[in-house]
Amino acid sequence: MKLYVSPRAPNPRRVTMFIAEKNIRGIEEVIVNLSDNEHKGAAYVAKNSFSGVPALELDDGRVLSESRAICTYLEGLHPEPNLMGMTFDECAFIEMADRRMELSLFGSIANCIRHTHPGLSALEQPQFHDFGHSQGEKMLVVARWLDQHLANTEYVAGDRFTIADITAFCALEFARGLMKFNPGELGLPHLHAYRDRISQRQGV
Ligand SMILES: N[C@@H](CCC(=O)N[C@@H](CS)C(=O)NCC(=O)O)C(=O)O
Repeated sequence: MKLYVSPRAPNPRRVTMFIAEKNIRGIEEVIVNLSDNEHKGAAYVAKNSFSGVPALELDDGRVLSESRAICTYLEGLHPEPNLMGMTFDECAFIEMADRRMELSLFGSIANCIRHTHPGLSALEQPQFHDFGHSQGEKMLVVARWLDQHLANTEYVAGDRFTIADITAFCALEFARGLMKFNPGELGLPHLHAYRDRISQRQGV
């Protein structure tokens, strides 16, 4: 299998972190250069018509994109350690936590960065700066919620590490780099400690 990734891009990082947590070997990583718009070129679009990264090319030639879908596939192939739930009940609660992280935390961070950062102007045209800044405010609302949530639980979905922590951590790392987001300085100690804790994991 081949995994199409781009260095520093947060969505491919979700999948590479998932792979590292499971200690999966043998998936070849292929770099796609987003700055050169390689993902919009004919060769890549022929593989992934939706054009983004990550994408996983299976040995039978089919190509799977969407980070969570790729993780679902890999979880099926490599069930241990379980990161997405063992029972339908647990799967549903982990999915709830993961979608909250993806749609609210990751989404507002991505929108803020894509619409305000000059480095992202090649990918996001037009950039709406007011919208970007308002998404930065929305992200803080979620971050405050998450800080309170983590005051009572070690991980986003409860008492064990799951895909929801990967999504949250990759979002927080993206914000750390390009929004200079520092939870401790904003009075969010539980979120700060959480980010530090997850950063100690192998393969991060
Ligand atoms: N929903 C997709 C999002 C993929 C995505 O937006 N990837 C970014 C890199 S982090 C990308 O390919 N951007 C290219 C562009 O915006 O043109 C997923 O979950 O994987």
